[in-house]
Amino acid sequence: MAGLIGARIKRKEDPRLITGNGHFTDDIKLPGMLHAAFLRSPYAHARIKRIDVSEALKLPGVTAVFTGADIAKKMKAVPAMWFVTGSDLKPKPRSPLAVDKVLYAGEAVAVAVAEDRYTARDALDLIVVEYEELPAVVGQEAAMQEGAPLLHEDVPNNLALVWKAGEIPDEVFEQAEVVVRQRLYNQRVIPNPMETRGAVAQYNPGSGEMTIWCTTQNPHIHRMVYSEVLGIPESKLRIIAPDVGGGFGAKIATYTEEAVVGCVARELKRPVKWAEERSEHFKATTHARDEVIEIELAGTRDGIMTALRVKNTANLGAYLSTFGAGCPTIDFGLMVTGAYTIPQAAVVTYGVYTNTTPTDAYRGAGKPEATFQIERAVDLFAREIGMDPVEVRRKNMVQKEAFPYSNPMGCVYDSGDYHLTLDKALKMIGYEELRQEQEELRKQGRYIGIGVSTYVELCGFGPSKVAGAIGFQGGVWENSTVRVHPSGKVNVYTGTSPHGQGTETSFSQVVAEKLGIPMEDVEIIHGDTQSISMGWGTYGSRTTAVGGAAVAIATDRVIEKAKKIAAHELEVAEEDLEFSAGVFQVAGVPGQARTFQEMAKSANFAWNLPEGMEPSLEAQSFFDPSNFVYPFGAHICVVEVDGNTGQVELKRYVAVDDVGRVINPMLAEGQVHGGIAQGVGQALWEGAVYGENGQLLSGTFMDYTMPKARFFPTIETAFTETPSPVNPLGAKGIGETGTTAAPPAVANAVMDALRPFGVKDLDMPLTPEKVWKAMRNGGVANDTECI
Ligand code: MCN
Repeated sequence: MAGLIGARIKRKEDPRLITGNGHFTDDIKLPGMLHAAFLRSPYAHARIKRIDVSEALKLPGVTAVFTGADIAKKMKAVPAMWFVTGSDLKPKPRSPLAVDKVLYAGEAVAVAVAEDRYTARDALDLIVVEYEELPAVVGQEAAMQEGAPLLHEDVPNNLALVWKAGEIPDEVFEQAEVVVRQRLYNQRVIPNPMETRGAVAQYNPGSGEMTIWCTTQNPHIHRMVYSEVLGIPESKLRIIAPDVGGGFGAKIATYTEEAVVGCVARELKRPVKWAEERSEHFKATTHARDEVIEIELAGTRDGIMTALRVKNTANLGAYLSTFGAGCPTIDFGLMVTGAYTIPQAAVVTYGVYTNTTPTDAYRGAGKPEATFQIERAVDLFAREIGMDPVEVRRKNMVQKEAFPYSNPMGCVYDSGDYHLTLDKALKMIGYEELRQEQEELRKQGRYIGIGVSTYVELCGFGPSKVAGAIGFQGGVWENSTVRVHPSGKVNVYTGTSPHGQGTETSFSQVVAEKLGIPMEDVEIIHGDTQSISMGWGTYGSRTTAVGGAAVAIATDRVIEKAKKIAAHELEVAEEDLEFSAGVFQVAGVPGQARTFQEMAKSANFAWNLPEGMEPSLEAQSFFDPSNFVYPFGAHICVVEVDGNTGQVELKRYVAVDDVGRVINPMLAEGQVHGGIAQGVGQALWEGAVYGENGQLLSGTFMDYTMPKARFFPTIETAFTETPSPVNPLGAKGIGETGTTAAPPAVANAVMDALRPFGVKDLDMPLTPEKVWKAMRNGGVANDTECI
């Protein structure tokens, strides 16, 4: 059907989800199913001296209890997947469950299995563990100090990795007209999707086959890793991601619990389910960010930025998680110069082990941190030279004519018109008038702030040879099969694994438009390693740019074959056929035509195919992109800070994003809204807080403030469309734009509002208490030290 790509179409997955017909991991019930619960360490750092499970085993309904030592004999530990090249990474081997030592509060030490969930939970209270508590270290800078408690005895100074890119001699900064230096803290956040994690495993002792249903964003990666860990060949291991209630990156990681559930199901020869509790989720699902970023930005008095040097000290948590090493290094470091033509850049990242929950990707992964530091740096620089921050951006942004543009870290930005998005956003917000209003209101003792963030981010993750070069233990291409049934109805198989994005709708739009059939005739199949041969899942905003491209190419191949059959039946040359709105028409000869559905039947019946052609109408594509895609845009927000309470109110938020060709503006806007809500959440409210002994003090929704709808004005969105040349859809990713652009937009706005108080910088989250203190203390209220 024509006009589907680019149309505002409601999500086809919603009727099922909003009528309670979604099918999530915890909805799975299998005959004879047992339930697992994990005992977790109350200490952040302790030696396990003794575990006694005898009382737990006596509890009626308890089937088994396995300690870390028991499990270690039956499976391997889950490894990380990104061994960043050139970083001297020390990925420490770990046991699936802790055996001798625990390294963070919440680390699992034993698993109880029982006839029902509550008995399994009760059994945990009867397990006796004798711990010897050891001194813990939670901050990454403290962990690097001499004499700090060591997590892994053979990792001196807890230093897991050192990654460097670029070098700038000191003279560049010594001789620069202006140098701005700032220490920024990108605090630790907890992703908190609505559905917590979970897994159900079923083992067939006869065939040796295992199925694991789990809350994953990338079932094929889980299959690859759990196959190795459990010693079950990939050909006998099936991973299914049923409906997944949000992930935001936290469900990329391959976790120990899911694999342990498989291990105990095999051991007990009965299906086993584990459903994570919210309090477990706070402690045991990966956190993100937690990076201390020190910047030095050099430039000229007339507003040209000339060199940027960045040091990132990143908290990796107690162990290296799946993509944990890649986020503060490659994902962060390659994008530090943002949307600007800063000719020289250098980055060094220290990745540090601490007695905290491991950190990993979260909607953005490295790019929000990169954007935060450069966007804050631009504002600090503008303030230093007394220039409007918009003017500094205009002067330094990559010009439209410069694309493809190579940044100093070696990334080639595919396409862009950065000034266009900025101009549009300024117009939408009414920048000039706002500045005047701000002045007026200041005279009345009201503190309005305007914050700008012009971002570019790296998405799509390709080609695979680059993934290899940067130490990623996998590919980043994507797979799609388009299968046409005799009726002309279509199944599309994709290796991406959506978990809230609406991909069933957007991919259906692409296929239906190309084939000229109704969207209802297209079913998108995802999340099952048995029906989809291979794929690399959903993260890094790759679904549309990489997965969607594979879908488009496979669909084109189907059309190509159908055309050959039509030409054969109509006895004309293929070149004489035009394909439009689902009909192969002989050019200029009305009535001489075949419909797509007729060709589906012909291909499948195979009564009269061209010589040598195989039956059926099905095509596959394995698309490995030639480059990443680089969405960009300009976000501007207006805040008002209450001079008496320090409360920050978000008054307006304008987002102009360019993600190349937009497949479905309604879904794209939804992604922008969701991302901005999370980004504003990080700027103003969210933050994981640990006590000195490594206890997570913000371990419930009472202590960890998630963004709420009532805190937001209507978000004003718009798109410009600069197609990407690296995929046939011309599309770039959109899912991470909001979390990338919003934190600096909000922080810049709050600092702008606090200008009369001499406040230059405050750590996120910009809580009323912190802002209030800063207003009274001449700008000092940071708390980076008590991470
Ligand atoms: N889209 C579009 N046109 C484009 C690009 C995208 O219309 N040019 C629309 C499509 O509907 C697509 C959606 O936006 O389904 C997101 O597509 P894309 O940006 O390609 O990103 P991903 O699906 O790879 O997800 C990106 C990002 C990531 S990395 C996570 S994790 C994530 C997310 O965005 N988790 C989410 N969005 C989420 N949204 C929800 N509701 N829940 C999550 O857990």
